[in-house]
Amino acid sequence: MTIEPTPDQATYDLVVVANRLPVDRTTDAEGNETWQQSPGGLVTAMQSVMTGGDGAWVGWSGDPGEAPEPFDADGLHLHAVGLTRQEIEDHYEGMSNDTLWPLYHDVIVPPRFRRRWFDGYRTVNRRFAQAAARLAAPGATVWVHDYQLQLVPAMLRALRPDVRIGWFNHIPFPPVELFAQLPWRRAIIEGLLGADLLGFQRRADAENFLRVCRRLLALQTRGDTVTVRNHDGGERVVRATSFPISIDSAGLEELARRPETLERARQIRRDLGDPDIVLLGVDRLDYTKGIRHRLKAYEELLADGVLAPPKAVLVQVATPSRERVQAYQQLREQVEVTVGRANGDYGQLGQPAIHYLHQSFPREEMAAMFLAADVMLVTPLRDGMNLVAKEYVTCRYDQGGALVLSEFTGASGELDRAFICNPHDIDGLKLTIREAIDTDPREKSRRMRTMRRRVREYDVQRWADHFLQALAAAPERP
Ligand code: ADQ
Repeated sequence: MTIEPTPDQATYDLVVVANRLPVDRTTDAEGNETWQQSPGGLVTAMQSVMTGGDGAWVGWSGDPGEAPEPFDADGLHLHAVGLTRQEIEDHYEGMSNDTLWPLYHDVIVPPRFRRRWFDGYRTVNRRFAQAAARLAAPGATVWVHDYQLQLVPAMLRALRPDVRIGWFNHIPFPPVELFAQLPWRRAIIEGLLGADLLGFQRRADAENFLRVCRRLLALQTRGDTVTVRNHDGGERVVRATSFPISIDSAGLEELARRPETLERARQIRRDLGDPDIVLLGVDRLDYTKGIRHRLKAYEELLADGVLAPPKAVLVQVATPSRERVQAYQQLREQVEVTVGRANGDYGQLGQPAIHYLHQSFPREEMAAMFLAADVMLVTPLRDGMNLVAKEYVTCRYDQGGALVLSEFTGASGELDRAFICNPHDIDGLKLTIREAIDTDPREKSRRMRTMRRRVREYDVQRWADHFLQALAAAPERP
């Protein structure tokens, strides 16, 4: 990746503002620092809408301390925001991951409310808004991402009333009955209402937001818009609607179709002992993903004698995540105790019941695992979208495999030909897993074909284009 220093005074027609930069800092054996593009669909989608050199990205580098100097990489201007250790604790680990994340995911674990965390959240949001305000050209479009930056739209509007502001929420937006718990609920709603367009994963999330505006701020809504009164007495209309995110399906399918990926998938099955049935789970190690419920159902299927190694194996990939937050440390312990118990009770020498990998993998390896899996288990208790489900069907160009998908994911709205489950209902989940294994292969192919078509037609490029078109058409200020 090429990096050139750029003059600080340059401005851009499109500015993306996200918690993290789309690159990670790596240090080689000689101590030289370089930046590597982070994996992920958002980066891919943004790269294609920001080509032409007039796009900038504001985000945190991922390390504490002073921000590195702005630099250009692959046609993108990258502007890092520096965060101190204390700000990371308050804004990111505290308010974002220990207050908002659980609150917005159905309070699966209790959210913790700390006034100091909110102060840090506000300080950091202001820093992001100021950086965006400096980088935006006159009349520019600024696209803010996610729950870590909900105050940015109003802060930015105050600094730069000329720019068009969109915000997209990657996670669910909770019902008013839960959102109302938030001590800073008014500040958050007012922060968001600084935008022209608010994007959500599902229609239900947008509806939850509109209801929150009506019930908690007594604002008027009409269809998918809410009317906001400005300080000067004028009115502004903000639109809140859904844009389900997707993946770079052409890029991923090309990778899956490479002969070396297929060979690697065969090798994975051989390494697993050539079982009849490979079940797979791939998630960040997060309590929203329903990993414990999935393991419980699988352990019971082993206990019932329905499944048994070496004929059936489960591979659970759990990416390390938020390891400094207590709820995540507890989850890791619970998962690892369950895996250990299942292997102790049902495994044999060289033939564990569950292969557990607490690691990250390159995209090539993920694609090979998807190709190797007969049944993909995606069982979140709540998930904004869930890209793993879309990645799995995209890799199955052979129309093979079966997807077990929780009804509490955004993805289930589009992938309704999956084997849909309620992960809270362990008996029901066991039955759905059995159904996914036993259904006639021709029926499974039909289901897979329909789901693949949906992901191919509505990929991440379409998602980004739709959002930006809607933002360009967002109601003009009166
Ligand atoms: P996440 O909660 O991170 O995203 P998800 O949508 O499943 O969840 O995306 C995870 C990504 O990480 C996938 O691309 C997956 O392939 C990858 N990944 C997982 N484990 C990996 C591993 N061990 N090695 C390498 N890659 C791995 C949030 C919301 C989601 C929403 C997305 C996008 O919580 O609901 O779908 O943003 O908006």
